[in-house]
Amino acid sequence: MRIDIVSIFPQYLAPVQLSLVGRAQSDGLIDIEIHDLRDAATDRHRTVDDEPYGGGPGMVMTPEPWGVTLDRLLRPDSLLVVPTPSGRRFDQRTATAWADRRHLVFACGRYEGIDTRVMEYYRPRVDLAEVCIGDYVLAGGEAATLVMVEAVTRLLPGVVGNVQSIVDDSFADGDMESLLEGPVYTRPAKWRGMEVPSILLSGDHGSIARWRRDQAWQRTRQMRPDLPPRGGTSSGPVPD
Ligand code: JFB
Repeated sequence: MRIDIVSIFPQYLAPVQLSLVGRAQSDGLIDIEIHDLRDAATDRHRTVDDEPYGGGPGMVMTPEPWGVTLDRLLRPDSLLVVPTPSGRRFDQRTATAWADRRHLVFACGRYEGIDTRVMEYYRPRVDLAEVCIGDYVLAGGEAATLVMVEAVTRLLPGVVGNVQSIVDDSFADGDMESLLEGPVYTRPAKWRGMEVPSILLSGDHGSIARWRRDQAWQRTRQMRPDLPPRGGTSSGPVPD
C-alpha cells in the first residue's frame, strides 16, 4: 500500500516512521511519503490561507496549493481522505475497507478547514472520504491522520505478527457488535499482594475461554452500555 500525507506541519507526521508503522515501512509492506503543502505555494511568504468569504472568525485554506499538490499525487485508484469535524465517523469497519486499497492520500487541513471547492473538484475524479475520528475538536487533520494510518496499517498482511490478535480485537467485526477485551495478566503471579486469577493458571482451556468471555461481557456492560448486546451463545453473563 502507498500512503501520501499532505500537511503544512510535515514534522507533525514524523512519528509515522516509528513503531508499528515504521517497521511495516522498513519491511516494505507500506510506502509512506509526507509532503509539505507550502512547497506548492507560489508567493514569497508561501501563503496557504485567506479570510473566509462572508466573514467570520479564523482563516480558510486556499484551494490553489491543494490543487497543485493533489493533481500531482492522485491516481485513478486513489482514495482521497480529508479529515474534518463535519465528516462521517471513521471506525473499524472503515479501517478494514481502506486496508484493501492500493493508494491512500490524506489531506490534512488547519485553521477553519479547506475551501470546499477542493472536495467538490476531486469528488467526481477519485474516491473521496471526508471523515471524523470522534466527537471532540482538534486543531487540524494531522493527529486524526496518525490515528487512521495506524488503524489501517496494522490490518495489512504481515504487519501484526499474530493474526488471531487482530480477529479477537474489540470492534474487530467493525459492526460494533463485538465485545470489549477483558483483563490480561503476565508474570509475576503475585504483584503487590495481588494474585493472578487462579483459573488462568489451571490449564483448563475450556473454563479459561468461558471466564474470559464473561469478563469481556461484564466489561462491555460496565464501560460501553451503548453497545448493542449480541445474541447467540457467545455473550451474556456465564450462568452459575
Ligand atoms: C480535522 C480540523 C477545526 C473547524 C475546523 C482541519 N474528530 C475531529 N475533530 N476535529 C477534527 C477531527 C477529525 N478528523 C479536525 C481536520 C481539521 C479539525 N480543523 C480545525 C475545528 C473546528 N471546526 C481544521
